[in-house]
Amino acid sequence: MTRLTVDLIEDIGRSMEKRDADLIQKLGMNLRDLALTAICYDRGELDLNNIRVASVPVTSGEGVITTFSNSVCAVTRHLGMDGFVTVNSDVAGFAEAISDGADLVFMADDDQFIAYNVREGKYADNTRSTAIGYCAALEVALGGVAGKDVLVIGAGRVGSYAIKRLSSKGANVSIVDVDATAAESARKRFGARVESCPEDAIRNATAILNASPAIIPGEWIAEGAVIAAPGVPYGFDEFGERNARVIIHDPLQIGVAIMAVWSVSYSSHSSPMSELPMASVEVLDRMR
Ligand code: 2YJ
Repeated sequence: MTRLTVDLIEDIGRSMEKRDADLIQKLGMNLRDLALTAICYDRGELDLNNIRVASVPVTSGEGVITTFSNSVCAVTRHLGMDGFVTVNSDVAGFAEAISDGADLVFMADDDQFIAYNVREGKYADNTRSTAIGYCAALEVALGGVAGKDVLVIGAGRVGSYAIKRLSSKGANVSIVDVDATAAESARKRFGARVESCPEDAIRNATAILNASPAIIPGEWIAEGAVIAAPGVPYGFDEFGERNARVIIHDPLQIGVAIMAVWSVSYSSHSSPMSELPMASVEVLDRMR
């Protein structure tokens, strides 16, 4: 899994209005409405305003990424939540979050990133939330995916869940992955078609979900293609941007917004996604 870097996220706190403007221009809705749409709420239906949200810095593995917790906090505050970053890190930070009345606790190490719903004892994970958010963005941009061809680039954790979700919504999903084993595993699990030539597959694609870190040559992008791109780093050049009708990408904001709304939804009696079990570590392990 790609580890985020400071340069990718350091501006998030200062650029939430810009993030909204970009989404409104591309999808006709802001980040909050995209998250609510993805989690199946009507836009005014879920009240985020009184939700207290802690972001806890975690030092394990490669350590704290400067600005990571602040960026997560900035996204939750932008959604209207009462976000704060704990002074302490790790277990002391978690204890502080609970003592300070947090309803949700965000925390990430190098492998897992979760939004824990304290009241419900359940969490939303970043992998599935990112897939859900970008699948929703693709659906909004395409006016639905049922019966449409969608190419998923990368059958890793986010890509696999996106394949599953797009297939369940009636899309005709095909896959490219440099790792033939990952592509084959996705084919077996979800019945998606594996494309043997990435260049041909991308050149012929009108709808793409790029969940890989690959840099895609701009001339491969078909004119008018609609692209949802959770993959980090961003894989498109100016030529690709000119050819595509729309490319939706950010390093963190969409995933965090979905985590927040999804995790909150577990406290709502009318949770539209309550039929979905929360991810467990076992589930995530199988998705690798
Ligand atoms: O608390 C901190 O500052 C660090 N422990 C954050 C670590 C962030 N984790 C990652 O970058 C992982 N690769 C997961 C990120 C998922 C983003 N889609």
